[in-house]
Amino acid sequence: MTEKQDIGALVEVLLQTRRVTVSTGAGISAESGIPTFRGQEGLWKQFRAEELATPTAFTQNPELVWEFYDWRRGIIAQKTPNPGHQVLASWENIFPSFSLITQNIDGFHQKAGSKSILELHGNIWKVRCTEEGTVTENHEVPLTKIPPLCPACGALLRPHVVWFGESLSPVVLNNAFQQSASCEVMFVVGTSAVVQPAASLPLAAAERGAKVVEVNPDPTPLTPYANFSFRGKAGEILPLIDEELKKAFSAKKD
Ligand code: BV8
Repeated sequence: MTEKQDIGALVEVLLQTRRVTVSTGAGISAESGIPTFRGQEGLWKQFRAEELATPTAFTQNPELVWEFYDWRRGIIAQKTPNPGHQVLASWENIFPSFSLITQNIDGFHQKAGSKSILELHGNIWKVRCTEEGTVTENHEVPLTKIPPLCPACGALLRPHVVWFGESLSPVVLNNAFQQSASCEVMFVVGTSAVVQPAASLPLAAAERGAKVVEVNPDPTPLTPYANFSFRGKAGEILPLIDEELKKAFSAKKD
């Protein structure tokens, strides 16, 4: 075991830590059975992102784009959060300051019990009116009408997600940068760390002196900057860290 994979050493750091930020990507939901984007079986290996996850694609073919999202909603609706999501939900009650940032749109962090989540790329269970901009929840699976129309004005609804080439919500993004730049430890879990601006968040943390902890079976462009790098599945590594952390907390109290 190298020092970068030493859970004991990480727990020593966490015992002295008040402010923790976690940033998650598709990998944390992989063990729940949700396909990732860039792995061997990733969605972007089977489908072209340009044809399904851009504003141009939606303008040209809203039916096709909605069929893609309806299919993904069907998969997500049948699955549940895993121990990785659950550990992160419990950490809200452990660290005096804890924030959770996710690129995922599946809503699994909420389902696992996390209360405060910065969803960088939106949420697949929300729809937005293309005319009025109104955002509403929609949990219909499968959708009865594709593409769905706004019940108030009849205009086209779109998924309330951020597509490639679209800006993220400035409020959410500023908050995410603030939480990253002000934490003492930043966990980065299950992301290939290539999509911007999400990939810059841990770098902002590192620049301000935070320790960066990566959890991912494979190396990423972030790996050279990580103080700790656990090569494994989030649903296995996070519970291991959690177990050691809780043991150390109770030993400290005795
Ligand atoms: C923006 C929501 C300003 C929808 C997604 C050229 C032209 C145009 C744009 C660009 C360009 N060059 C750069 C850009 C900017 C672009 C970008 O970064 N592109 C990259 C690909 C080069 N970014 C944007 O466009 C962003 N907006 O910049 O605005 C702007 C405006 C105009 C023009 C330019 C810029 C908006 C990006 C948001 C895109 N929307 N999702 C939907 O989901 O349908 S992004 C897409 O990737 C996914 O949806 C996901 O949200 C995101 C991140 O992916 P990851 O979560 O990291 O998943 P991935 O599959 O890649 O990796 C999984 C990882 O998990 C792997 O490392 C694997 O090893 C690991 N893993 C596997 N199993 C496990 C595990 N880890 C732990 N445990 C396991 N069990």
